[in-house]
Amino acid sequence: MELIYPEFYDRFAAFLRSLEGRRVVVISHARPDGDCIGSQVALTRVLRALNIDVICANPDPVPRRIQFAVGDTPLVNFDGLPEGDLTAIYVDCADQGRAGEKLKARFPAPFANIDHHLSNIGFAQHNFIDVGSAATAEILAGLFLDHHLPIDAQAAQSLYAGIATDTGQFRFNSTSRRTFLIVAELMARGAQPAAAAAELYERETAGKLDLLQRFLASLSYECAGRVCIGTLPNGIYAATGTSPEDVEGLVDYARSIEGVEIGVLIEEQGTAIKASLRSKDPVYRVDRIAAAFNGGGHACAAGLNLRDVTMADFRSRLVAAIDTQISAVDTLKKSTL
Ligand SMILES: [Mn+2]
Repeated sequence: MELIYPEFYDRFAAFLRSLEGRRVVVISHARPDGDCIGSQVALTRVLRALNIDVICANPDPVPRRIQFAVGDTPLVNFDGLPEGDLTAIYVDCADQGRAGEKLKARFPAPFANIDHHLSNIGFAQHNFIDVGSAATAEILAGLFLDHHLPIDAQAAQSLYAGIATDTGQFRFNSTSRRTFLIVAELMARGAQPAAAAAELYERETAGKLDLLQRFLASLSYECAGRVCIGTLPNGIYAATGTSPEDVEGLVDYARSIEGVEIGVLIEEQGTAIKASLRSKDPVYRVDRIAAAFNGGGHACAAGLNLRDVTMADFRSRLVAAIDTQISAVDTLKKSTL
């Protein structure tokens, strides 16, 4: 088989050699998702098989639905880190801050950085960044396959989980022929898509469905039906027996409606506001809308946090900002016709 990442081949071989004799910690971002945990777990297992002393560390607990991707892999939080000199490898982190201030302070000079985010500036000594890859797990799987490294069944399933979640179950633009070639190789090594899907998508709690029901009931339309906004008021987690990890995916319902271009979720957090914006078309640049409120993200997915603002006040300011952006896009489209 031809190389999947020929541009990384020699550098990755040198990187692997340089790990010999080191104690390694594989770090990833707070509020972990499938790609984050899948990447951490798979890299840890593969390096262990090469007799390298390695654990993984995440600042936050692993969400229930992603726990299957961990298996018996040693995963600790900050307080569980061993003393002494550790070599830090960051995965799926656009910058060091994504892993939280404690980990950043303990590992100010990362040894390696493996990622697929556009904004990653290459903050480590060894950087393997490919923004054309659908997931960090896709990059890792490709590197492991290129170097004929031992991928056990748990690592294969973890990598699969990372790729399946970051591609929105193989629906997003980032899904490529390479994605499917890699997944086929992972299946040959024990990845099980149906079992992963059952863990990821068939174990919702009644509380989560209650939360979804309340979110759907809150949906309202702006900008002539091209914007759909749903809200989560203070106290809704207690009322439904849920937690912030259950919010994942809710905003997609607001975007999924025919005719809606931008879906929005606004969450009240005491006297603060957290908002997520999702657009169907990158032309709407929701990252720029979020940036107007000190937020950021990608062209189709962005978020922001604001302190000391009421839901009603923020909502009207946000609608005005979105309306301006939509008008600008409409004008641009007309002028290029
Ligand atoms: Mn990712």
